[in-house]
Amino acid sequence: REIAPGAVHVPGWLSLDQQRHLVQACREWAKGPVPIRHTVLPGGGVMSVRTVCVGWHWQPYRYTRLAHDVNGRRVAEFPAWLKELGRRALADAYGKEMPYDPDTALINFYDGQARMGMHQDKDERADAPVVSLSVGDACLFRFGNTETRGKPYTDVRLESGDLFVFGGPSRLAYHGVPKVYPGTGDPATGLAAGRLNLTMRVTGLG
Ligand code: MD3
Ligand code: FE
Repeated sequence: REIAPGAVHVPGWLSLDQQRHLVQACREWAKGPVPIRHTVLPGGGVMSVRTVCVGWHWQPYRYTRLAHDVNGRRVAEFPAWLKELGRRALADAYGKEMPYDPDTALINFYDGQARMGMHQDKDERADAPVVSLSVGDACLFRFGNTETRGKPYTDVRLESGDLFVFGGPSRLAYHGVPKVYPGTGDPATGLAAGRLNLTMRVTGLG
């Protein structure tokens, strides 16, 4: 389960009921106040995943309260139940209770063709762990190193209901999603197709 120091994979952590609840919540956030969209990168590239944010809005490469690049509105509040879920995730992954106060969630939706290139998450000004939850189609998740975008890396198949926590030395590791496996999800989650990933973070912003 420990892929690297601080990087812990817990397969099947979410019950089917919890997965359905998460899908339902994400469906609501996807409608607004800031609708889900393909993020445009400063260089003009368009991300293949669609993303909606909660708590703070992420646009490359900063967090803001208002979604200036979408419709200028404030994103939905980060709900108390999600914070509680994040705390239980950390406790289960690391085997000990610890303070955790996530204030933003990024929800990525992948269709069968969507990918995420190797990158680091370094727009947060806090070193708290990232909690990642997956629902729907399985994917190939590539967990790299902190030095380079390339090898060495570890490939892990992430399935619906899986938890992954990235803290300590793994917090700044390169990572990406080179492939989604269409048709592998259980429609009973409420997701007929595609993959949903929710990551919770601490922005370190006031
Ligand atoms: C390792 N999302 O939103 S989740 C992202 O499946 C992101 O949508 C992928 O990478 C996805 O930034 C991967 C796993 C993940 C998330 C954040 C991390 C791994 C991480 C932050 C630091 C190290
Ligand atoms: Fe990331």
